[in-house]
Amino acid sequence: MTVDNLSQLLKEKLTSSFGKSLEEATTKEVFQSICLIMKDSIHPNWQMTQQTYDENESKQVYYFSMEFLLGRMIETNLLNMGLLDVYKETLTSLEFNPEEVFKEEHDAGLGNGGLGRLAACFLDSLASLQLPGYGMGIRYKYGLFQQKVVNGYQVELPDYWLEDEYMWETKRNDKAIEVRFGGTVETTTINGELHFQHHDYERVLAIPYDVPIVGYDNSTVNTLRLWSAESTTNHFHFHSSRGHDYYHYLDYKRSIEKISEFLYPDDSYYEGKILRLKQQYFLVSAGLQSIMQKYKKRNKPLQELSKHVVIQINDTHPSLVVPELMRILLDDERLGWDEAWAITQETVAYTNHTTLSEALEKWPEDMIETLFPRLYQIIYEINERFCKMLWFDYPELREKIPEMAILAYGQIHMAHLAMVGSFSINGVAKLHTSILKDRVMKPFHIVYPDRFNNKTNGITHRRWLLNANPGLAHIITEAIGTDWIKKPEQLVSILPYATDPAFQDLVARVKHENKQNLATYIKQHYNLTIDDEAIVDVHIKRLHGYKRQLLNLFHIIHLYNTCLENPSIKMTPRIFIFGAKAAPGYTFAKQVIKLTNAVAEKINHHPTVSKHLKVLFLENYQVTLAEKIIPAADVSEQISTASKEASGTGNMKLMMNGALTIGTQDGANVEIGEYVGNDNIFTFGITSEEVFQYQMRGDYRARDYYNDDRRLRNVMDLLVNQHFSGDDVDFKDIFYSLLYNNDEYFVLRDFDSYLSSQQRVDQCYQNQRDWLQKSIVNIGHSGAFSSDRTIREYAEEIWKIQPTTVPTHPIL
Ligand code: B1N
Repeated sequence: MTVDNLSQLLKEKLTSSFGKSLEEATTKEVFQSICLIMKDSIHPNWQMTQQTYDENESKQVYYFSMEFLLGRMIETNLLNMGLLDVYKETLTSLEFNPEEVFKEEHDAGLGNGGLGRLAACFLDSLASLQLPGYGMGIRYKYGLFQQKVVNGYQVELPDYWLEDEYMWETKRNDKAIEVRFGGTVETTTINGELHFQHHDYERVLAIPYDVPIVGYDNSTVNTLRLWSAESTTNHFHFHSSRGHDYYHYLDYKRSIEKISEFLYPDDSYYEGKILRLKQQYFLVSAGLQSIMQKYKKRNKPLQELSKHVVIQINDTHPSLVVPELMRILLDDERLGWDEAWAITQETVAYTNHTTLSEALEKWPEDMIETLFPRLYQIIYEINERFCKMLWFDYPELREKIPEMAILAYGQIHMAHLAMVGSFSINGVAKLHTSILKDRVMKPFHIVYPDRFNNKTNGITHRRWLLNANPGLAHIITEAIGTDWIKKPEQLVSILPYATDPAFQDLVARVKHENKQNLATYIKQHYNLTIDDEAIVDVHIKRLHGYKRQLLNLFHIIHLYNTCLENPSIKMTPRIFIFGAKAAPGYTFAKQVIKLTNAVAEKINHHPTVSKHLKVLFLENYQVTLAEKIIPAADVSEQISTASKEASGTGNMKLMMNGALTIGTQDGANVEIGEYVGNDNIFTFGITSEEVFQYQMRGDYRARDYYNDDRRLRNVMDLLVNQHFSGDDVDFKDIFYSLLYNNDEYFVLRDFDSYLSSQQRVDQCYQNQRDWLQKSIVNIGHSGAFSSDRTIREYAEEIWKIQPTTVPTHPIL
């Protein structure tokens, strides 16, 4: 493909699709034409990939997830196709700014945070490693809300991402599936066999929209299947004698379409909303039925299902796959219980992403019974058998049966269902997995020791380094060649350059350019000027008590106090950047956003303090914004209360882009520390063991820290004397949560340790050679956190799937 070819193709596409010439075309039409041209070359490979998998009878993994946080696809698709440069050159030669054209693609925000972005990184790695993988998700009409900041407060607006056509999807009407809700189950005996008949249910049509997932430098194009709920007039009984049927029909249609209308904006939190439960079953039932239809075409016995199919469930959100697969095998396929159960257990694998009790799903029994009467019977039976097995085989666990049961005290414990019904249970970082084994899921680990395993998370280095930070990627390649692109673990080859002043200078120059880009964006959007020499300190993730954005703010307020006390102080200037969405109902989190903006307002307008410090809350943090911030970052804030952050993945993205981590011994921070060594990370705070000890003994006294540390008192008192706010607002609730609710997340406990660690950051930054050396060491070890490594581990150790080479399509 040359610039000339592509220019010609683009002109033809503009004419055939829009009846316009280049001169008349809008940026949007250019964007859409480019996508159409890309699809012309993606689609034949897509077809070829699916054909190859069918012909080879390859075993496939189906990744079931309520969230896929894809972001934009145009650049990463072009990158993976090896066409990014020629497309950019062509656009430039035709006097279009490539960046403006790419901006026409709306982020696909079908996820909340880490869990959803992980699913998207996994899809990229699966296709790039030529692994037969499939994503199953929901095509929400509205993705995660758009965040505006008005008067310092978060305001949520709907994210209507489908307003312009979504260029990558293909609707597959011929693959529609019927999903059934509600009704009653009639049990009859025919020839001595039990039959379960489902009556009076509501029918919902599940229509798949397929999105191609393009592999890097290969012919593999996998599928992400997103299900949309639609109604049909076919199933609605119109009566000519009843005048109101039309209105009934419209009500019915609306009630059905609600199922895939919006993504619940909660991260690491569970709320027993009936619509959410419907969404989960909708995904599970449509996905499983479509898998079974495809499997049947292979003409293999059902007993061999797990030789062809493995289903990975992304947290418990799709854990109804266990009873739904049982239902299909028992009722539709007429297998016996033991056989059906063996097949189910061999086919399903479960990933746990959190130990926070407020995030563990427990659905009310009656809700499940009403919505899915047959599944309820099956869950009841699974529970009976499980509890009996415990009673007879594990006498030492008898008294634990009530806490291990799937069904207890009117609730269904989805994690228990997922653990009992699967062959693999994995955590997402070493520490997290050991907390599961030794504490949160301990009795299950006794019963199923071999099911537990760890798969430390990863991120795709293609999006987060090659595409987001081309400058850094370029100097890495100049130094060590291109091997690292396909084998990211080879990034270690840059380690010898860590002490090389010439290479350090190159890294410094790239970082500086990236900072200038970010500064331009900030100037344009916030009219805030940032010092070129300032440390860029970033805290970007969902807003949550345990992630402790508040601890970061306390450090900032402390620096502010220090500057006021000592106006001639010497300090490396720093800009503190926050990006975070709060769940709309999470009052505390929203107050922290308001506080951040109030502190920013005060500091940024202060005549002397603003020379040293700037604070900025960036609106609407999402994948595309992350891609701008991360390459410019110097300091990565990973300061969760130890034991609470299962893994974190932002920590990996920032490290890969040369930021140094200031972090607690939590999640994957621990492993990052093991790789880079203590000298190349700023670790602070109490350990997870200490957190557990405090919780066991119940002897943490937050107030003591307030009383004993003058600096802390000076910070906290500013929250309640209207220093940062007018008379209308204050931050009493935050203050009270710390002193009267005893500081659930140990902010006060870690304050002193955090401040000391931040001082070390400041001192270290003053020695640029030293800093750059550490930065390069971080980049060099980041290959271990590529999702290619993670996916290889899943493929070899859990899924037992093999790479399958897809031949190049003959017409290409
Ligand atoms: O999953 C990420 C981890 O890196 C993070 O540490 C972890 O917090 C995150 C309910 C969740 N855990 N649980 C959720 C999301 C939405 C929801 O409705 C729970 N997200 C995580 C990837 O492993």
